[in-house]
Amino acid sequence: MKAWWKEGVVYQIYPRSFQDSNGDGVGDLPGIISRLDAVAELGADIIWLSPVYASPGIDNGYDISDYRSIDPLLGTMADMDRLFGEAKKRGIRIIMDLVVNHTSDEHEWFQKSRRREPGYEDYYIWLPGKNGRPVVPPNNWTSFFMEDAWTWDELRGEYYLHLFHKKQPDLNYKNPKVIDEVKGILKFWLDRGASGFRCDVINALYKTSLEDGKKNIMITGTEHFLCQEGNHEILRILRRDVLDHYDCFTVGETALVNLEDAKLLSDEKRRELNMVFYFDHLEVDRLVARFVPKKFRAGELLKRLDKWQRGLEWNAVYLENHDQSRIVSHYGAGEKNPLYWERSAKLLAVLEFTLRGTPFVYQGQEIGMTNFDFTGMGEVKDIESHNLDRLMKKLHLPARLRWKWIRASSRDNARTPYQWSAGAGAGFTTGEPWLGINGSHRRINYEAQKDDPASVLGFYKRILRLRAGSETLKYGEFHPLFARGPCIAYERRPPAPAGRPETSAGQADGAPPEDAAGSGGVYTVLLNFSGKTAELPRSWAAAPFATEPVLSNTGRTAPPSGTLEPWEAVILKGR
Ligand code: TEU
Repeated sequence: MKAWWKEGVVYQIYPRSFQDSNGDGVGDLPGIISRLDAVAELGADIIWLSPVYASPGIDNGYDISDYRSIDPLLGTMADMDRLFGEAKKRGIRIIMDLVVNHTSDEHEWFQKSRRREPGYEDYYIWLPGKNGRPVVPPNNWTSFFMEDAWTWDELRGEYYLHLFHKKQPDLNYKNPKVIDEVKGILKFWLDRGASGFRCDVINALYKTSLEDGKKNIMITGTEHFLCQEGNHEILRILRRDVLDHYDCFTVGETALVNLEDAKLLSDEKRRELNMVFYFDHLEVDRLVARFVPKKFRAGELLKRLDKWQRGLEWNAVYLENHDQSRIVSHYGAGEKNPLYWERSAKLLAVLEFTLRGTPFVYQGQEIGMTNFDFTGMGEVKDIESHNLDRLMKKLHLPARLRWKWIRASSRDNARTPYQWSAGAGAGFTTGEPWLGINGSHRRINYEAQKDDPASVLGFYKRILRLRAGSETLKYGEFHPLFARGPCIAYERRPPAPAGRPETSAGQADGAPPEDAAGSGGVYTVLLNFSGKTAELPRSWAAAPFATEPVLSNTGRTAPPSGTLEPWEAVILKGR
């Protein structure tokens, strides 16, 4: 089924780091409003706003103390209403970040719960210590932030569960009142003008049991709380009672999800979520979670893409977000060689915009922003990186290795302020930025690219237009062609015409019909993930592609025959 949220392109804004308007060094809502034209010019038509709610800010807003008010650091509710209005004028819808696995410990529900105020006793997950002893936590679970998942609360005289930081206590979804609260929050924002939600760790809501978990060096206990039947049920209730009554969509951030669970969560017929963020395609070069690296193999990336592209009815396609390293530093060439930096940033744009699904662009991705250039832990703010460092110290890992892994994986890589210009404060702030500005802003910035069609930004604009005009790129099927060394190739084939069932994967041969707009037909994508000229397989024949490439990051005017240039990406059409 077609939908606006399938055709649209989402632009993720991390408010603290996007644009400061009052010189306090923190990005804010008026700042976002002043940059809406840049989002519109890119061609994005949906904004995902990372949390803007009242929050003590220990996890930059993912610790909410009031879901119905705006963090004074970021602005006011009047600013928020103005943002909805100004975005609408430009044809941009806004989705909010729904963070309801946990609240801040400063939320009034938690304060009431600690005091056992009637009605609030069971809003959170409280337990006495093991065997009734206060010194031993109720079970062996650990948190996503690599600490114990339980903290003792003196006032209540019990432990509470937190799958993240101790200032982020988990809500108790066995309590129907909690579900009602969430319904209220959804309605509140939908009525104010939101068009949907990105749902934070939405597959961990329901804790089926609080038994000990199987030991895992990253996180223990998941078999008791990830993708449980109770979780599916809650999502169906929210959909039935609220979301289905609005023109909106949801994308779930689903931690550690596998394909089978992702299918259940996003299956249109089950009416839970519309799509999910999974992590598999970003972990080709990661051994343990995001932290321990291994060698990148393009063939492995293609294999994983294939699995999810064809495994799910609809994908959320992304390469970056506020928790990930910058993709040009991750799968691309980094910034050392300016030509390869630019080419690989464009190659990654080709990858993202030729996959099947709703594309999500994270702020700065479209200008090729790179990982931070910090030199030590003193500059890092992210609590996760600090916990990781502590854990690695405990394991006696040498300082150099610790720093190497943190540099590669820290969430602050994505959180340095947006690079609007080469000037002081990068055009982000006139004050002292809350997090260091990457020195690369002198070369990599919006100003330098905004009017240059040959820039990374210019390339993004082109490829967004290409996708917008093509039924095949939006709705067509994905088909892997080959992987050879650093090169991969795949096709997008036109969607099955309405009224006829889609051909199942693997048997869609024969000449597919052009769609009415004339933008159908097969697209073939070739990518070289390396700084070396690379050979295409012998079976590759350029001959059938009579026409010039639809898009190329090297200026190529004829289809490649035997080789691809370093970091070359090319889209061909017609066969
Ligand atoms: O992230 C949850 C999550 O599952 C992980 O990807 C997360 O990045 C964590 O670092 C595990 O290594 C979401 C948000 O995206 C993240 O920013 C928040 O810190 C977290 O939830 C808690 O709200």
